[in-house]
Amino acid sequence: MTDAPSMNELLKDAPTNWGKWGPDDEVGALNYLTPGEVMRGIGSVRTGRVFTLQRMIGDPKGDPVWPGRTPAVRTQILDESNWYDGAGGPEYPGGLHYADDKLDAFLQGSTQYDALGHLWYDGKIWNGYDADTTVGGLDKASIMPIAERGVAGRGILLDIARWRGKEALDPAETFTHEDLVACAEAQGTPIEKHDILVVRTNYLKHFFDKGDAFYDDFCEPGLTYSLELAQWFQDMEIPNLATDTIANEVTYDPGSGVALPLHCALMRNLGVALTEICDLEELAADCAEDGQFTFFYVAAPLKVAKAAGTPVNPVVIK
Ligand code: UVW
Repeated sequence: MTDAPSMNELLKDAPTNWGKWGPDDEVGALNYLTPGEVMRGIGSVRTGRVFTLQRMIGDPKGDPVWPGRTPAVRTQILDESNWYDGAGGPEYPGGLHYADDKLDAFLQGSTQYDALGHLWYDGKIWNGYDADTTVGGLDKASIMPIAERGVAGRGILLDIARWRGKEALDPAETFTHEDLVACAEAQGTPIEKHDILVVRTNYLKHFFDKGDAFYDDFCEPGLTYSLELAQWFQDMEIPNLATDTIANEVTYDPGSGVALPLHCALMRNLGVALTEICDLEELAADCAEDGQFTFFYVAAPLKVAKAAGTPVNPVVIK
């Protein structure tokens, strides 16, 4: 252990939205995405061009995952070889053959939504539910309420890498909510209340360049915790933060050394939905070309009972 302060100490004055949507709420800041907000998102569509943000599971170049998780393994169960001479493939009237496969995967081992109950401190998860409700699977604030609700609203790409004039951010490189605001202004479209923030760092380029050495001294770049940042997210009523990094924030808070405090400040305390490991490269190239950084963003994580998060393939329509 380090001599980092406890999460409680670091976040002692941090704002919360607990109770804001009632004692039974399990979707948090996604409540901001009302039908009117969905229409605002649709209103940003200009050409109908569609982009999907999921990274391919089983990429031959590798699947980036949080340390301790392992990439998904897809296994072929049936293919034409099962019907080679004497191979014993199932016989169906009419001679039907088919391919079948299965996936052994960490539910958060690819592009994913975190459930609001995915991370906690001080024995309480989102909305003040007891952390004991996570034992054996999440009884409260699992991914299910988010999966059933779906996510739709106006998204805005904040291309921090491009704004900083870099191909990709460096390990442990930080930025703040003020940088997000400045980046949006430089791109020509300010962040509005209730926008879904889609933040590009292109950091996973280093994973594809370096392979396993990427995990040596692992510290991703990203937003860092400050009271002002948490307050800004609360004031702007941000429903969802999506990034192209594995964990959406600088891994170790540079001031305190605390791991992943923003997961706690934003997700556990404010109910902000987190979407991780997005592939933003095609979208970013298109936005840079046509100068349109806002779009209709739609996503629905997979429905898995009691899960702490599930894979997703978010769709963006410009
Ligand atoms: C952890 O980092 C522990 O989880 P994730 O990045 O999937 O939210």
